[in-house]
Amino acid sequence: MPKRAVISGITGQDGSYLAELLLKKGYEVHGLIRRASTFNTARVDHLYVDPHDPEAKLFLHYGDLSDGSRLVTLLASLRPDEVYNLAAQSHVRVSFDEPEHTADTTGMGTVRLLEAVRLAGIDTRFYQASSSEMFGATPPPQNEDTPFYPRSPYGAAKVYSYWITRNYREAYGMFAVNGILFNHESPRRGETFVTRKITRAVAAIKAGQQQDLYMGNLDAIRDWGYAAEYVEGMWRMLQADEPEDFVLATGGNYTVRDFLTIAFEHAGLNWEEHVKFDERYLRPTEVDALVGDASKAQEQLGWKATIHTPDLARLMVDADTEILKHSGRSWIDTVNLDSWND
Ligand code: NDP
Ligand code: GDR
Repeated sequence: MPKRAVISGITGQDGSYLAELLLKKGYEVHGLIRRASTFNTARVDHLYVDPHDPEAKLFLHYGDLSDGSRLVTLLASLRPDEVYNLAAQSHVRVSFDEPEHTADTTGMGTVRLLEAVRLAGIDTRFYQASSSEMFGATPPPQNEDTPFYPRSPYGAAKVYSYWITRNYREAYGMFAVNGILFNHESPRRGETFVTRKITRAVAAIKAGQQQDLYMGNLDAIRDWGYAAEYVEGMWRMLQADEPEDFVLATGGNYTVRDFLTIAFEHAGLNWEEHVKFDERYLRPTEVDALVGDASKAQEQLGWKATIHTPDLARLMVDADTEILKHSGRSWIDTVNLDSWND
């Protein structure tokens, strides 16, 4: 029998890479998708096979993290070996505009899914997508022992999810773990996160379709890694002998300004001629610096990031340049992932 996994957030950046990885490993993958008036499965369309086909291994089910009873009925019928909770309102700036919705999805959604595992009475390993945003104002380097000091409604909701996941592990003996992931990006990154916003703009400026790029705080320091590598780390956490929490990061230390410089230079452009300030991209409270120490994951899981921020910025510029050239063509990857998928 193939192993069976459920992924919430399968239509997002990480969900799509994780689905690819698990299918390559021979899993049967079930994704939770939200009912919307238009279909938004573009990131997983290339993986989809008609469910009537006996070869089909990917199945999508309607559900929402705000609907606890649906989560129970779904998990009780699927009885998965592994559940990956990647669904969230994941945009930090937006969480200041929609704090209550963010708490409901990014915070309460986790306890609804954990309760669904418990009420369905299934023996399931549970992964929670925790975030470096939980460290917030605590200075780097940050690791599994660093105190949390969230600086946004999003960060606060993720701290709740972190602790409720630990509580279910301790209270019910559940194999439930937190992956505390630092920023990870890719050509599939949502267009309003800073890296993708920059690389899309570089491609458009180079093509003569755009002149200016409006940005907020350029001094923020982040540790940007490559999403396709990070989903391998998630999977490894659920294969460990004991349930433990792990940081995944590259250890890199780059400002938004550094990312701009690398991305624009890669296209032969000077960012200072194009970037303008707009205060609406500032946050009421900012996270100044996140730089991760992933030595525990390296020692215990054998996981290490191989793609660092400068290469990531260049591969994203290349991908966005291609996407613009062949508009209509779907998601493009420029990196060979075989070493991570075996
Ligand atoms: P995305 O924003 O790309 O994807 C979020 C996913 O959650 C989408 O599939 C979205 O569905 C789904 N979703 C949102 N609200 C609900 C809901 N109420 N019910 C069901 N599904 C919902 O995020 P990423 O892929 O970048 O991140 C994955 C997870 O990891 C998130 O929890 C994020 O907070 C966390 N994280 C991300 C990091 C990063 O750098 N990328 C770092 C650390 C943590 P739809 O497509 O319908 O909107
Ligand atoms: P972040 O990612 O808040 O770290 O959360 P984002 O890319 O949105 O911001 C990174 C930094 O860039 C600064 N910035 C801007 N950000 C955006 N989006 N747009 C701008 O124009 C802009 N100008 C400057 C921000 O102020 C910030 O300092 C991401 C999300 O994926 C979370 O879900 C995840 O948990 C964390 O990473 C780790």
